Amino acid sequence: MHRAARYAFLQSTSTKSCRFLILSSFRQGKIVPYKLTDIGEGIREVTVKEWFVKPGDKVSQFDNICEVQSDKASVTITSRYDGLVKVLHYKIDDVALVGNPLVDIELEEQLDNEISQEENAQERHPQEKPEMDRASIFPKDVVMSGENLLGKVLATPAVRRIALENNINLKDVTPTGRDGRVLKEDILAHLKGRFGNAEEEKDSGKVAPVKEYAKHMWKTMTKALSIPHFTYSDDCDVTKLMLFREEIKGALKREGISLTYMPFFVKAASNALEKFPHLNAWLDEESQSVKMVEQHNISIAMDTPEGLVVPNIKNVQNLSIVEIARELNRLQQLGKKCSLPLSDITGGTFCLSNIGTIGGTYMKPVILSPQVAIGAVGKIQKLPRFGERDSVIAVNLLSVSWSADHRVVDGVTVAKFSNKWKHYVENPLLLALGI
Ligand code: CAO
Repeated sequence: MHRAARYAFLQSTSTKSCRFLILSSFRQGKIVPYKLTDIGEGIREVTVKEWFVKPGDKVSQFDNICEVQSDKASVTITSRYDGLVKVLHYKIDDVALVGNPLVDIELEEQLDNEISQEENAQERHPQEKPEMDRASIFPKDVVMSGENLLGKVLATPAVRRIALENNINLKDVTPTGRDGRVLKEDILAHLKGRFGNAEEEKDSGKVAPVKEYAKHMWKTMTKALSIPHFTYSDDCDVTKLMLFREEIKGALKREGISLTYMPFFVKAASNALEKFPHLNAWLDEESQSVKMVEQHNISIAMDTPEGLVVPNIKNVQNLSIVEIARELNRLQQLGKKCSLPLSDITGGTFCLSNIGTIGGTYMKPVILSPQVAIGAVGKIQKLPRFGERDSVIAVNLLSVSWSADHRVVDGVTVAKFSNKWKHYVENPLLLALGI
């Protein structure tokens, strides 16, 4: 029986008690290697970040098996079978290859026969990819967390193991996960706080392999070396923008939305792109053509605990500044947990980077191929400038730097686009009205 059909069959014909009966009558069956299926986006390998099961654990379909991290996103792998976990093929931080077994699962006998039939069918029709293959992989954010029964602290077995090995009471760890779940990063932060500098000294000579997000950065930045960058910078007076934001950010805070400058910069980019669609585009080197994209999917360079990652806010042309803020907040929350799913990372059409949260003025931003342009802003600084009749006045200046692919974009286009962006950033009311 087709796996999806079998699952539907189990759902529709088995009442909960029947399902329980099936599990309770578990008998030894065939051991199947559960392979890492194709995650898409050309991902060939992933790093195993966390196991949610251990040998001897009973699993049901859709139970979490492990969390893996590709160079683009974090993915939770779930079980496709009911059965007993026999072997884990990787240790934490090992690199797993697509197509190779992740775990061996001893099947429940009833399903054993069906799996054999499916495998036979698959061999006969290898091009037919069962829907359950795709259903077994969920972006981390759509996987349900466990239940907090009897006031127990929520944590995965991996986190519990770290707590046990380091003699930590999980109740002492500040949780940041959903429903108060203690995440791995929480316990690591707790440990770091406990051992502080000693741990850093111990690590000072450590060799760190380039993995995950950094691996993606390696690829994209190496690719960017072949792009002739045209870079252009300017200063913007953001005094009015600062007053405008000050007026509304309190009210939004009460609604749980953090309004920084970024949503204004993103909206200004989208408004300016309406006039310069050549900059919201993908370059196809092979066919030497540029595709202007209708959607403004603005990529945001984001600093996360695992390094640089660049998710994008989709269809900014249809979003208000507040909606952009809400979406940015969501991406930042996921970024903090290194849990950004592929859907948030792929499809960007134009990029903005705000290194001004750390400092700096002018940059030479690096283009994120196949995009053709990127902007980077520095830190807002209060500086003296000449006003009317040569009086010296204090202004709040933001420096912005743009890079464009000079094979397909000329300097004048970049300068005109920058002027348009500056017009919106300097006049937030006109930005909000789109004038
Ligand atoms: N100048 C002055 N203050 C700034 C600022 C700037 N350019 N940018 C942000 N701030 C302020 C914000 O307004 C916020 O203050 P409030 O609490 O008063 O609102 C504070 O700094 C922190 O902002 P934030 O970082 O939480 O949020 P953001 O929307 O401004 O930026 C993001 C989001 C994702 C761009 C940022 O968090 C980040 O990761 N920056 C690093 C990007 C990066 O790595 N660039 C390099 C790419 S190449 O390696």
